[in-house]
Amino acid sequence: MANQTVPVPDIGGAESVEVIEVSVAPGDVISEEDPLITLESDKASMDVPSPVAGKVVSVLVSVGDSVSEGSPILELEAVAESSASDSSHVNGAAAPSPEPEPAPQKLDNASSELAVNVPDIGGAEGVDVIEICVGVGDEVNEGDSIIVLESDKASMEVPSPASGTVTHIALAEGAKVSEGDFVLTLSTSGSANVTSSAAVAETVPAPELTSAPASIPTPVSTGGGKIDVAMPDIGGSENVDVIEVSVKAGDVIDEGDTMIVLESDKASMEVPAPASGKVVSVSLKEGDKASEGTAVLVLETSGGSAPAPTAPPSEPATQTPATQASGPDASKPKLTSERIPQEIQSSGSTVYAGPAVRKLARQLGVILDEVKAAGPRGRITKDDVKAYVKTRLQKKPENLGAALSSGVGIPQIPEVDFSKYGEVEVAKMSKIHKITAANMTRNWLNIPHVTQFDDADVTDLEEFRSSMKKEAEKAGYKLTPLPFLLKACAMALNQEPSFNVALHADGEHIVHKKHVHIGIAVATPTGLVVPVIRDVDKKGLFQLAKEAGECAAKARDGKLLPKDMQGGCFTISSLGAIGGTGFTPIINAPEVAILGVSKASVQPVWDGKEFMPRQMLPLSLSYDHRAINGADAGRFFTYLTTLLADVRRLSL
Ligand code: CAO
Repeated sequence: MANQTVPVPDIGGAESVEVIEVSVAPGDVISEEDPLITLESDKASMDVPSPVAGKVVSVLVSVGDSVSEGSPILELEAVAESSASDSSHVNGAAAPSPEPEPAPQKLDNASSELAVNVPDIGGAEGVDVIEICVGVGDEVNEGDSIIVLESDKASMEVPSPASGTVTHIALAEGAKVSEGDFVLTLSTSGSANVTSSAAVAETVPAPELTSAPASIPTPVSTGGGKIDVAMPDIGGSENVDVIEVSVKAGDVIDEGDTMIVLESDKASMEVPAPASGKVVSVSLKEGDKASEGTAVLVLETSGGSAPAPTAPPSEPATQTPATQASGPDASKPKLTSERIPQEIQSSGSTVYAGPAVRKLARQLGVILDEVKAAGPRGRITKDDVKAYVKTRLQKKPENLGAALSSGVGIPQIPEVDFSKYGEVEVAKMSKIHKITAANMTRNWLNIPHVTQFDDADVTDLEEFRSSMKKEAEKAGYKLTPLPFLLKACAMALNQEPSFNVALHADGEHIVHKKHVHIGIAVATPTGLVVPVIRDVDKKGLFQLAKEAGECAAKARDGKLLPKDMQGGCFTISSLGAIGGTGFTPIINAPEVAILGVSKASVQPVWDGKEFMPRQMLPLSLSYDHRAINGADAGRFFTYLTTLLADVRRLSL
């Protein structure tokens, strides 16, 4: 077969659109409709599907290139069965369009072919197809999701109206659709017959929540004051799960900011604030169920704009997202893409994923915070979830030493009904608590911990600290033992660089860090967080005291940003103010060591002639034995206690 050049199809007149993904490589054998490249403009992203089946001879674009209609994508050796009409799609003759194909005019009753069209989606027009959930040849059941749509208000799954085998898919990801557009053809077994798009729309319930944004309470002038904000019309859905509460009392929010995120089994959406102001109180929490009229929060508005409380929806079924789009921007729900995934230590961790992806993750037991998003604008796709699971399952036992085992296969602790034995109260864990628990399990199962113990003689340090406390207080901060420990650990990390490393994820390399950032574990009412102090080795004791105090205060006030908790090389966990003579701290991966600090006390210490009363500080050092050997740890620890015993050395 002769080679054919596949060009960029009509992309709605857009020019110089960036290639953000190249999905094929020379030698790949591809089917018609397989994605070749993904394009992203500032308005949309779309996959460009192959117009024919064939073998890729050469790829003519790279990630980062800019392309327009007609730009060559690749050379393809088409397979023999490519039909004449297929081949007419190449070389620019009739390039494939990301727009949906027209629905077939007539369908063959005898073959039980069923044309499935986009059902009533609340009147929305030109809605993005963000996911095609099925492939040609797939068996689907009635109700299975076939595509996922996303407008700037909501994302929704379109269910299959019948069971059958997918014989043709008319859309590609990135297409824009409206009610009645042709989606796919199903070969139904048994008595299923040709169904018109109207009939499909009747048999398939319209995805929920699509009309919710229509009933955002309309701001009315009240001259400011407190207003009760209630749930708007959410398309008649009842008892929808609140999966995220995005604001808290005291937050100052703008009109249009997301207050809560809802998720039904069909769709997820953000509910925007109807006015700007300060949140006085929030009535909902994660896990609650909400319906139209449910109280969300009380808002203290500063200016003259406030919504009519629980204003009844004017025309819930007829007002559409498209209609909203012409309204004021601030009243629109925020694009979910603006919700940026954060590292799992973040106190406000969110992920950007559609309901189908969330459902798949739930089914597979995948924590979405841990999945790397490869979709447009940081969206997690089903493929990302599958890739995550595949990677986890593919970790071979021989890699366990250096890389990361999952702990899969460990017997579960049996569930116990504690109420059988007496009164109990079951309280929901905070998000931070859940994340910390997951991290602790991961770190404990993955890292071969060794913990060493020693006592540092801090008699002189304490004397010096007492003498400097007043001076520090005058400057506005508290001189506790913590800054001394920070400084001593930083010096020990520089002295013993085997502690300032991370194991590379490939299991083949060690990352040597040339900076010294140290985290401090801070207990807060909502859980344990670890803010990181940067460049500790370059700072003095007073500066460290100031920063440690600020970090602890920010942590307790819930004001830490994800970046404040990232990039640590080592952690100090101090229970010194609380008590205890020793504990085995769990390493905060990807760091390889952590210092546990217990309560200092006066102990009799033999000086060679007699017992002397000395202030002794019990320390425990846990380290990852894959990265650090015992001799290195012994040297690190001895150096650390020497520094703490002779405070003058901290200034060297
Ligand atoms: N031995 C004896 N006294 C100690 C001490 C120690 N090791 N460490 C601190 N103290 C004293 C301080 O000097 C201070 O007393 P004075 O006011 O008389 O000087 C008092 O205890 C209170 O200290 P602090 O807690 O305010 O300050 P800190 O710098 O020692 O600790 C921080 C800061 C953020 C670590 C702490 O506030 C905190 O959150 N601790 C809990 C840590 C935690 O939960 N760790 C979890 C371990 S892993 O599960």
